[in-house]
Amino acid sequence: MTRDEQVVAWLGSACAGPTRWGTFAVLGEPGAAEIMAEQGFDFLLVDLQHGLLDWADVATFTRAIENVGAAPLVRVPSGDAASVGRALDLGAWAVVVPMIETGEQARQMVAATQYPPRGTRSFGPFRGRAAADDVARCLVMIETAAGVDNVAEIAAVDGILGIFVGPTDLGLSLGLGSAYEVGEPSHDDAVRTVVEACARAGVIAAIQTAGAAEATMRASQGFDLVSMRSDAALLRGAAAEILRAVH
Ligand code: 3PY
Ligand code: MG
Repeated sequence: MTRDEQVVAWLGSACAGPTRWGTFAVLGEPGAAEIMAEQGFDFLLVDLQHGLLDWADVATFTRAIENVGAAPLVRVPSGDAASVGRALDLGAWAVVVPMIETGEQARQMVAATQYPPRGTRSFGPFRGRAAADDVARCLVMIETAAGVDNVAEIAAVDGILGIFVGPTDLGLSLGLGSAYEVGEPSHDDAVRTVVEACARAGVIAAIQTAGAAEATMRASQGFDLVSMRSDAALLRGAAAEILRAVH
């Protein structure tokens, strides 16, 4: 299988198959992302929005992750077309665009992943050419109350891969703070509204979680891509645990 065929197969079947498990790469260290991917995560989300990495690192991350059999997704810093095209040029199998609130914003981000005449992407001859228009490659994040209100319109955008819920920003937007309780009714309603809209539209539903129990619960709600913590959080947890054990 060529790399492009691999990308098309992975993204094309992500809605139908079993839950795919991932984690965030925020440490800015490709070796850490590679170790995570080697443990059997299906995808790693390379985080340019909040992680300790920069554009110059992205091609190294995507290579390190795909070389050990996982899918590299890249979260861009903001919803602009140039960032979306650049992430794909640097080897992202799909892009994740934060803070999308309207169908029109989602349409523009999807168009940024597609070459004309379908979209607006400028030709980047470096990596991942053929896959460009054969498969949807844009996940938009819903992480505000306004985004939840417009979820049906966002999920119905032609060519969208799916919706990624950002539960912490959603908690902030709902006035619950960043330390919201999982299952808090208004938060839970919003998350369910998104996963149900994704199912109706036949697009991927994805979400970030704080650990295995929450992740399993999200999978049972119908989420297709479920991310658990991050390289930084997992390292912090393992370091704290070994010290607790000897003290
Ligand atoms: C959020 O929860 O707001 C995210 O962006 C993903 O953790
Ligand atoms: Mg967020």
